[in-house]
Amino acid sequence: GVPGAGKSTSIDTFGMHLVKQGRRLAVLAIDPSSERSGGSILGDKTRMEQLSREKNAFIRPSPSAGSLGGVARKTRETIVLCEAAGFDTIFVETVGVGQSETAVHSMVDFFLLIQLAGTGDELQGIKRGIMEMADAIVINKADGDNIDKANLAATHFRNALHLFPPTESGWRPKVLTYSGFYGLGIKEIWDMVDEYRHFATDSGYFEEKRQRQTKWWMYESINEALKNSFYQSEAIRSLRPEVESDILSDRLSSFVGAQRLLDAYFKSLK
Ligand SMILES: Nc1nc2c(ncn2[C@@H]2O[C@H](COP(=O)(O)OP(=O)(O)OP(=O)(O)O)[C@@H](O)[C@H]2O)c(=O)[nH]1
Ligand SMILES: [Mg+2]
Repeated sequence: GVPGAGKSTSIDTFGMHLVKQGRRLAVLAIDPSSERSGGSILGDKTRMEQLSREKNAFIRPSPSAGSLGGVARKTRETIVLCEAAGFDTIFVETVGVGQSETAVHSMVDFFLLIQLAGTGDELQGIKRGIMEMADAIVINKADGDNIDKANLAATHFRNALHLFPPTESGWRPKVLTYSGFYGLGIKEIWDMVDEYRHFATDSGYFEEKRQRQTKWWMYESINEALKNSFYQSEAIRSLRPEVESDILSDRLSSFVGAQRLLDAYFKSLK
């Protein structure tokens, strides 16, 4: 969800719902705080006021710095660690802007998009790609004067989703309204997540997706390490400015330039 959509408030409410059922919950955030609007540790903990007092809930402070890729990898590692430590439910929070959703999508079982009812043109502000990743869209702040608007927004989203191609899992993404602040519609959302879990487990998709993610992270780590090794090597550092200026002045094509650098790199390894 975008800043202000009510992620922290919702995690607090959803989290309490689960903790009361005897679950152990870990909450991780993926956005480096430079991107966040005041997403400091204290800020998040005061927004998750109830949850932060629960001994069966662990809230990891938001990373304070680092590249998105680095933060994403650490979050993935933390998920594995939390599972090993006995947390049976893990929330990964991300701000609905930028590239972080793709990284999140590659580490979660279920992707929930939090939206707000707007002026009727809410669909325009959302990247199609993000909507395509969502297993459900939930419209927050369906309380007080806002209930009708939220229901209308839900209808818009349902109609929009109908135009999308079927999802890989065969699951039809659901649209629900709720109020994180007043705790309305929370049970319905969790029942729906549960329904998905049964659906995907029965079809085998759940396990298949996890295995694909496991593989993806291995190759992602390899790619990252290779890239670093390349760009940090002495051979590349000294040759790069020259090749770059050659391609900029059309003395070399981009492809020949790339080959020249790669050759120099591989030679330096021998
Ligand atoms: N009326 C109403 N207000 C809400 C609800 N949920 C959150 N809010 C309010 O919306 C504001 C933003 O809520 P947050 O939970 O901090 O939103 P967030 O998505 O975590 O925001 P960032 O951390 O800035 O990305 C706060 O003032 C909340 O009190 C709700 O269900 N109904
Ligand atoms: Mg927040």
